[in-house]
Amino acid sequence: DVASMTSDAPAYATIGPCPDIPPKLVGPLRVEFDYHRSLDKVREEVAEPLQNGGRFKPTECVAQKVAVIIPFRNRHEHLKHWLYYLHPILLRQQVDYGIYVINQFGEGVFNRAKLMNAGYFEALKEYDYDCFVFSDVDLVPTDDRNLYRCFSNPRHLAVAMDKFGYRLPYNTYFGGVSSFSREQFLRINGFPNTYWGWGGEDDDIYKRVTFRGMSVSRPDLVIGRYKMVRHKRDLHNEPNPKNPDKLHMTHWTMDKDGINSLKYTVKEIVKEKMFTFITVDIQAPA
Ligand code: UDH
Ligand code: NGS
Repeated sequence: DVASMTSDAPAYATIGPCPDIPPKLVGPLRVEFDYHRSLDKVREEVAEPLQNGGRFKPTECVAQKVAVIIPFRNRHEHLKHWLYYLHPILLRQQVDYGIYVINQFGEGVFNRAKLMNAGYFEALKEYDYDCFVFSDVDLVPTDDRNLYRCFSNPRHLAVAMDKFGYRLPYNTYFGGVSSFSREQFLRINGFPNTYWGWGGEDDDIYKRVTFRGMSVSRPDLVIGRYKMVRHKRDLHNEPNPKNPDKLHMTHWTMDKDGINSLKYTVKEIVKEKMFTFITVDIQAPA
């Protein structure tokens, strides 16, 4: 009868949430970038469990749905390192994830924060993500206990980078890698679209978080270690002297400059096995 069917283990048994601490983590990792990796080789080594577009979903438990957004242009060497190290880590971390590489179209001035806004939007068109991890393409965590998921406050993950001597360069530093739930992201109206060129957009995001009464969550300096792929300054991403001044205005500008004012067009979407590559025209000045 119906009553005994519901009290016994039913044939359509549901699975429970994934544990807070994923059971397969190993801790500190060896990470090196001196080796040249071909995309084919990386795919052979890490892509087997993935769905096309760099998607994975654990079958043993219900996980957070996490979109990883990477602002990008002309950094294919870095992307190979990133994919080689991050896919195995994300698999062990038991997340229901997808990798979105947001490629800025054209040769205009780069805009990291606007690309990340576009990534948020594009990822949501594809799946009902509840968490967004924003990561530079050249940053690889060296401890898999640094969880790529969302917490009760926006999280700064890249707290101990090798280039800063494995500590924060300053207390309010928010660069490199961060995570926001959908709700947290909307609460700050997303990221600013108006920081063209290098510098300041991460400080603006930090201010948005505190102005909306949230605090920043962080891993400790042991778990939060990162290695950065060394590189020269890119073309068309010079430090913009206007950016530092804009930070005085964040309080007044954040409600009109963000996800609610975002304008861009999609030029192309390519599904690779290990990532989804989305080229966007963000109307960059020459
Ligand atoms: N990015 C690109 N392409 C570009 C510029 C930036 O993909 O042309 C992305 C990429 O994800 C990168 C992120 O934006 O990791 C941040 O940009 P960045 O690497 O320029 O910033 P960072 O502070 O370096 O790491 C600034 C120049 C450092 C020169 C140091 C010389 N020793
Ligand atoms: C600050 C920048 C941040 C940047 C940080 C670290 O001065 O965007 O340096 O830079 N803020 C402004 O320019 C207002 S780094 O040492 O990585 O080159 O993230």
